[in-house]
Amino acid sequence: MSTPNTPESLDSERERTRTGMSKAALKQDFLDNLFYIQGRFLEVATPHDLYMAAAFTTRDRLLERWVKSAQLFKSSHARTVCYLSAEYLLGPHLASNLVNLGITENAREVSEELKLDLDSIIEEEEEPGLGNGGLGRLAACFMESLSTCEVPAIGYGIRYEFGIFDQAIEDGWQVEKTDNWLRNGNPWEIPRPKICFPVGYGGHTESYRDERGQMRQRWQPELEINGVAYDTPILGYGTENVNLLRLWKAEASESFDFQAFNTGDYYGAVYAKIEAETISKVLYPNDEPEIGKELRLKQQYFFVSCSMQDMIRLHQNTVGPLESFADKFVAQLNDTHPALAVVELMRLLLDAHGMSWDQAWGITHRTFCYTNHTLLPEALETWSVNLFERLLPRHLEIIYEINRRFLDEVRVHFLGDEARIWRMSLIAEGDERRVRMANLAVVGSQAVNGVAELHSKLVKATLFKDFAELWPGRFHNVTNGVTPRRFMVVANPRLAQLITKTCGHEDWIRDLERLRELEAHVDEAGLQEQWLTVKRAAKQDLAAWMKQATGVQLDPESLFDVQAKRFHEYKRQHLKVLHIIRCYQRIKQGLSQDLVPRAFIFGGKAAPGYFMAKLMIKLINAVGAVINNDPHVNGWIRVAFMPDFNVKNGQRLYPAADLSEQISLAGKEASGTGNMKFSMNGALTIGTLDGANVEIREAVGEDNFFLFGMTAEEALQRQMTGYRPWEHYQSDAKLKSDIDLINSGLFSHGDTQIFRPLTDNLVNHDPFMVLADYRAYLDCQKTVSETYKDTQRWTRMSILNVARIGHFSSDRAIRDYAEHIWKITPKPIEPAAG
Ligand code: B1H
Repeated sequence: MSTPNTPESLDSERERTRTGMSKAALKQDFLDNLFYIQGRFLEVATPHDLYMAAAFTTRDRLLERWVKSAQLFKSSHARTVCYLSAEYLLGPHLASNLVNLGITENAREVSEELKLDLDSIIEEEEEPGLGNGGLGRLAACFMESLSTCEVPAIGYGIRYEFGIFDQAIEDGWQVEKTDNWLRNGNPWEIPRPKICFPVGYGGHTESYRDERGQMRQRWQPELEINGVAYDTPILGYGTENVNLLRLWKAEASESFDFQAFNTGDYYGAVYAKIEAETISKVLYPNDEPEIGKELRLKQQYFFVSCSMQDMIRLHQNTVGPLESFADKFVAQLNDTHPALAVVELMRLLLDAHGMSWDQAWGITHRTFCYTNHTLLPEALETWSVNLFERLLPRHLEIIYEINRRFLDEVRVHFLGDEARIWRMSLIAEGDERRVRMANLAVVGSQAVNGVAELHSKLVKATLFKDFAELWPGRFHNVTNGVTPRRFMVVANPRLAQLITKTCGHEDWIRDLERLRELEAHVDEAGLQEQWLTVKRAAKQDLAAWMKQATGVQLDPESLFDVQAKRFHEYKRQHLKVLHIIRCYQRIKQGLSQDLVPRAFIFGGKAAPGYFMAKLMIKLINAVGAVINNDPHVNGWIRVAFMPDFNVKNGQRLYPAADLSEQISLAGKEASGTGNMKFSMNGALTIGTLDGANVEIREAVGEDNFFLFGMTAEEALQRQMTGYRPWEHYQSDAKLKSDIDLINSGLFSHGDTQIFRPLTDNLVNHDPFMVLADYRAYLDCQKTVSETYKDTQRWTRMSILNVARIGHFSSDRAIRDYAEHIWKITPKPIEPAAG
């Protein structure tokens, strides 16, 4: 039957092809996008053209939901979470959006009909690496779970032109390459040139009398730039709700350009443009702050100023009077990087909206919540008062006033306790006075949380002890989580299918606790066999990728022992290296009988300026080069370094791991989230009682977790009573011979000095107590090997790990935040009728 050719019927037909989920609609829209956006047809399309067409086809299907979400949130004045984060480590969008729309299968079939391969189209996407590691990835998981849990939310951040560097390995060393992720365009973002705010820097403040005769302060900045919004829709799984990720790009403001231009200073005008654009140019590639970097402070102020102005605009456009601002919005500070938002909101309410201090503080203080992600002293941000005064003079005045009022409260509460006032002040006194951003974040927030139970306990007992005594009700714990859509369904489709088949439903994807239904089947030989098959297939995939990327051949029958995370001494990658060297020595001594064949796999980037971390990478590659080429080893052990560990490569790693290394010194890793991703994919953990390992172990059962090492308390105790690493070196012959082998030049073409900084540091200082935990680690690895030999037992443990990991879904974390921190209820969007 043919459809009548009226304009109406054509319109509705068009509508369906543009947004329909059927194969026919997907195919037509894909071909249209290829032709009308890329100007190509199938016969001549490059892989990138195909990816872009697939991305636009997917994006078209998000937009309708997105607009409906925005309309509902606006008309109903929905309470909204604003997540403020300097980092979003998003990972590739395409595969995840297909899963969340529920059209992966249709897309695959359409691809096949067109003689295309969906997986290679997905592979084409270059990921937005707008973050360093766990903190940035957490923000990305939270955005996805906020949508899935139907909580209205806006993520605010920076649209870095260059994200985290790409890592190459040359001669065993890390080499950094710029990440030009926008080079080929970004189909997922929508520029909003009209959503644009001025941001000032420098200049001075002045007093004046307002129309009511009141003395007020105002800021006359020396420089003004603009922040322009770029929006990315963030889809949830199995819901119509779509939230917004709004990233700010810095541009020169026109007025500034014109000024220079009018005076004939063409060069000056162009220079100003370049200077302005520098602000959002590049992500700082450190997982702890670089002291005193002015540009970093400019970045932080840039994005929080735009975000606060945007929130005020949204509020005035919908609800109206600013008095109810904190009812409409709750703003979550992802670490202290956006803590200036507290001061910026105060400034806007006081200076631009004429509020009194008490009124402004009442609103500001009710708006913010703060998440702490680290106890490491070197990672706690402070900014020199001098720099502040030069860059943000009005903000410094406001900080002083917040501090003055706050310290008065402290004085009254703790009569005569001067030492406490010094510790709690927002300003650290000393040779150079500095603003303590963590103290500012605590004082400016109504709730403060750590990211795992142990960490939250330590936050209260150590870092913020004084504050917890003053405001005990302010401190909470919300244990981190990760999204099972990306880290199970997208990364490990074979496992996802097996789980769905075994449980008889797909509901576990949105309700991860339902993985527990697997437990009933744990002893079924059929399941165990399929479980093994799935794991082996993932190991084969990884082995093929590794071979092609690095030339190292891994044996999929061997135990895949993986440590993938940023390189840092506290994470103790060198502890794993010592184990590798021990295994190597045993093989050389003909004592390999108690070993199992193992592939030791590493992945991770080091901060470009962190010498010791880079030396660890070199050591791993040097040890690998010798072991992998020693015929004597005969395949017993292999060492592989995955270059450029990012979200995309992580998705290759998690499904293939048998053993997950979570071996930080207890008390140092706030939570960890890789630990959850591995465990969700059936890897067993060897780990210390650190961060979320503690809770993972409780959840999966202590029999299904390889525990070793000192507790946080024991470590602290040993540090206090005088830790002498050289005693371990001298008294443990095996440890000594492992360290000596590094210094023998065996791994460095006879160079006996190259690894000295590392080994000397271990023997003489060992700040993260590698040597103290060495014995326990080796003993525990022996148990790992013995267990692995019993395939059935191992498989059973692996199934139980997955069955009991439901708690570590980021959906659970978001529900915790919603209930205990944000006091917000979900706002579901009704599906379209028909
Ligand atoms: C974490 C950071 C971090 N904690 C400073 N702190 C940065 C600090 O660029 N900087 O200045 C960047 C990152 N990142 C991590 O957060 C913790 O180490 C992990 O244990 C935790 O799982 C993760 C998410 O909470």
